[in-house]
Amino acid sequence: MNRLTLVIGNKNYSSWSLRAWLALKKTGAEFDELLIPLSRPETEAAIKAHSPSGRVPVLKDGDITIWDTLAIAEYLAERFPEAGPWPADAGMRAFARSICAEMHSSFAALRGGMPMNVRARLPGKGRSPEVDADIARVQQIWETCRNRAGEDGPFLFGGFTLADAFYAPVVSRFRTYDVAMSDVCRAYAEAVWAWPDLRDWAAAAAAEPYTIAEEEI
Ligand SMILES: N[C@@H](CCC(=O)N[C@@H](CS)C(=O)NCC(=O)O)C(=O)O
Repeated sequence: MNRLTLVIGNKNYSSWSLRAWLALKKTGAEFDELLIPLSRPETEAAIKAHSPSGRVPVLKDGDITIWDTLAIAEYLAERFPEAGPWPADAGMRAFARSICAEMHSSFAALRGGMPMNVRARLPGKGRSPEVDADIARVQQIWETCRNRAGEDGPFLFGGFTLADAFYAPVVSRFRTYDVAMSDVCRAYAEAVWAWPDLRDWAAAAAAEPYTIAEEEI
């Protein structure tokens, strides 16, 4: 079995990198991590040396290259099915895939208005009617999932799945920008924030020496 390599951007700012990294950690596989600082003169060439899209994250498995987070998630789910990447129930699995796809294709206002900035505290910043609509939709998703998962565990489908990896950067954003949440959503966000792999990522983000001015609203 090849040793995997995950190419990522800054831990403080790169939300897509966080999703793929959490997904890979969940497999339990050993992997090498290559961090390319974003928004520097050498960034574009450095990423293109690994990624045909010029974006991170990128997963390398021997001579196989997988770029784009959804594709990475599905590749890992196929390669490590025993890690429980998706819910076991077919209906729940379809729901989980739908909300991951929705995260991947939507929430542009939230992404633009409230960029991920793991170590920052910017209460109340970044709001607009469009951002508020995205926030409401995220909380609707979380409530629907949590009300169904109940006592099976604290995450969207009980145990931690790829769906939680996809929504972890939103948990970080809600914390940074101090977004008001329902009790159900707050309990979920706290469970994700306490996930050991996310704690490790946040500690590394806090220790990073890089600041990207345009991500600091
Ligand atoms: N659809 C892509 C989006 C990836 C993406 O936008 N990555 C950003 C960092 S979070 C990036 O690589 N930006 C390139 C740059 O800043 O030079 C995915 O799901 O992986």
